[in-house]
Amino acid sequence: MEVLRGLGTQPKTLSPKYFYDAKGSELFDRITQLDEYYLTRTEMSLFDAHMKDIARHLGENVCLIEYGSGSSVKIRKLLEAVTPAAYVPVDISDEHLQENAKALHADFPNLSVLPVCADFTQLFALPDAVADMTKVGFFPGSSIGNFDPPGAEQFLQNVHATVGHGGAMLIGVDRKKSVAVLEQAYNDAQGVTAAFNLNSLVHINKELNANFDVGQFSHVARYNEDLGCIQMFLQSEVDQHVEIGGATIRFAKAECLHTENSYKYHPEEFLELAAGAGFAEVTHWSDPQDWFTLYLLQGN
Ligand code: AVJ
Repeated sequence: MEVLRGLGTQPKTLSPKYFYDAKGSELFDRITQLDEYYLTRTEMSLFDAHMKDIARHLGENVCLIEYGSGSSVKIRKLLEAVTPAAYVPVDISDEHLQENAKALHADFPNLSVLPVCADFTQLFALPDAVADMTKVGFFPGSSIGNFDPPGAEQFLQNVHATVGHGGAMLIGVDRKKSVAVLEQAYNDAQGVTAAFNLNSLVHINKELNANFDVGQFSHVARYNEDLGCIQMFLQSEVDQHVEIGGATIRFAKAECLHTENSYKYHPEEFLELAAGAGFAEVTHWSDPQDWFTLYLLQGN
């Protein structure tokens, strides 16, 4: 089992996908509204300030492909301005896809929504109906930050294979900045991020019949200067044992279970990565503080 494999490595690791059960998705929504978590608000301000320009660059008759269909507010702004010929949300959860498609249909009755249920980190096939349209990938929220740089490049290569030559990618990327600002964004005063991080243990307890004592772990988030990413951990408060799937896992006191990386990129770093995947910059939009950038890339 994947979870056991991660708990068997040194340091122990858990995939960030375990954050997102129903409770975790609700906590993430709350994170996006926190004062400290500038990412969502800043990206939204870029959409609000530049939507006309974005729409003009994307042009008409495009097929918008959204990687992960969780960002309903952002996609709505884009759909209003761009009026694409088709919208293809790609998500691993069929339930999410169906719910979103239904809600969108109510508000955009003329929009052709063609959901694809797939793991977007792997290659997937597009519906035949979009074969002749110009394809534009959409990946907001700095979700790219969850991949390490080689993983991010591989992902962008897959996007390139999907949108092809003449296709495009609209992607939101968080930037390197003062460590204090970065660390605050992942250590909010209300403890919402801590609850989000700890919820992965609650999720695993339920889903895999484990017995993590959530009260005996604490949230840690710090910026790793060498790697250029925020790293989140769950630190064991005591020496303890956890049962999971018939196995017993020992945690030493102060041992850290690694739960997430969130990479931050200078524009030159990100564009070099994109170039490695066959994408060139068309243009970008940034906030006045240069905290977050929305890139429009074009497939070579
Ligand atoms: C959804 C991966 C972009 O890395 O900022 C927020 C997830 N983790 N607070 C991020 C997250 C802790 C978020 N991404």
